[in-house]
Amino acid sequence: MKQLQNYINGRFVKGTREFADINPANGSVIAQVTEADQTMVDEAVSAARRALEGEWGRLTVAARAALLNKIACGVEARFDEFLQAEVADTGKPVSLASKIDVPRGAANFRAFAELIKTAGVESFRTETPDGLTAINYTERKPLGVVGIITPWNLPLLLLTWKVAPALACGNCVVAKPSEETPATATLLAEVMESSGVPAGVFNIVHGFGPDSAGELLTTHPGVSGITFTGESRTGAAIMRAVASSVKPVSFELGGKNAAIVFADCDFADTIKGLSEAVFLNTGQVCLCAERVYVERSIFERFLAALTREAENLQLGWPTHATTTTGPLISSDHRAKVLSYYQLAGKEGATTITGGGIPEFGDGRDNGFYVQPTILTGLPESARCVKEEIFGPVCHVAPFDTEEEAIAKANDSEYGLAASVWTSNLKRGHRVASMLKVGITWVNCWFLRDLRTPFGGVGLSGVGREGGMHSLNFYSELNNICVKL
Ligand code: NAD
Ligand code: 6OD
Repeated sequence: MKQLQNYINGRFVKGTREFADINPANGSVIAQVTEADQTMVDEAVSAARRALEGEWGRLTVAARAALLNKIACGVEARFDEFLQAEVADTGKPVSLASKIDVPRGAANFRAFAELIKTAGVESFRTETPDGLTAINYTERKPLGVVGIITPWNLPLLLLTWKVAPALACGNCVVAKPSEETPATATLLAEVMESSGVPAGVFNIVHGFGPDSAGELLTTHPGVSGITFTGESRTGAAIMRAVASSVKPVSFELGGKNAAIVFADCDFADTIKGLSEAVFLNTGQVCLCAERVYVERSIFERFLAALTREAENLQLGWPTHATTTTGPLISSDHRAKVLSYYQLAGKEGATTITGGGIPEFGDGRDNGFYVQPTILTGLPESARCVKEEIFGPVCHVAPFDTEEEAIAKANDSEYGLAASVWTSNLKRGHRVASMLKVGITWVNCWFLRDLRTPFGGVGLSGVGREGGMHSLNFYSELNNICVKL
């Protein structure tokens, strides 16, 4: 049986407690994973602290950027291994992981290598009360040891999205990947080692959240700041855990994202775009649209066309090239999604398509597949319209006016992302600016430029990452005021 170990101070370390890494496509065990205990987390944080004081702390920005580019090349050189590991751990189709997850695993390092080389600092010429001047300028220093906690839906993408800017800014990191998807983080540790990243700069501790590596890391006094991606209520628990030590946090949390479709949209493009927005990664992207509001004059036509898209999705083995839709991540998560499928009926929904579990007649029946599902007819107050489901499902509702669509889209405790579909660009800008979210896409979805701010409002997060926002989170800025 394959073993996945912790990576601490430049060495792979096995412990006594283990847990199983499960393939969600058929329920089989992929590997046994070492769960980090208190001693291992302590060692990882101490190693990171020592590394900050050593050779790593003295590297020039140019040298750090060169190292990040080397790591990107290292990921690309082992593209197929990363691909296989990510597909096995998550059950996502190979067509998706090869297009998004693994390329972004390299692109994140390249993007922040570029950015750190050109990132300037602020400076101001200040007039002083005695008629002289002073210069204020800012110095960028590492935050210190950054604790990184990531989820299972885009494991390599989301881990590297945080590791790359943290290292670019000169920090050392201790990362805890999701217990559901430990494999690509372990491979990344191998790439760090072969790229010549000094021991202690990058550490991986495997395990769970509460009473395990996650909690041990977030509450560790040697950790300077926490960056977390995951569920909103986990974010709240972490916030409580770090409150007494006043650590900086960056939280990228859940969403209940709306899409607004106007009658003047490019119909074919919108159906294609929204089919992705609802069903990509089996609906397990924080940015997925779970609430779709459609102008009444095209409502029936839209519903029929989106239903055709849902029914044409190819639920299959993740490793098959033609598969568009894999399983959900776990048996527990499937139970949660199915509970919402059932709740929808009780809340008065009409299930247009899906609502259950597909049957394959082979090993996939032991996996965690669900049918892509489209609901309609729910009141806005329904739990299925309010709560994040995180599966291949959306509720589609008609609207009559722009104001009504905006009000419904904004009627959420979450505020991560939205999309607006219209040929009227003035309206696109206008509506986008009225939406209370961190990111709005107009006539597209999940189109990323890594320099842009990424994050959410309300229950969807705290702070922004991306571009300079990441560099600022992963740095301590020291303002120096010199009187001339
Ligand atoms: P989760 O919150 O259950 O787990 C995320 C990570 O936190 C895991 O590594 C887990 O072990 C750890 N964890 C759990 N409890 C913890 C605790 N008390 N202390 C420390 N660590 C703890 O989330 P998930 O189920 O893995 O991921 C799905 C969720 O993530 C969805 O809500 C989704 O919307 C959200 N998400 C958000 C973004 C974003 O950028 N906003 C991106 C991806 C996923
Ligand atoms: O693209 C990104 O940088 C990013 N953070 C995506 C998050 C997706 C959520 O599941």
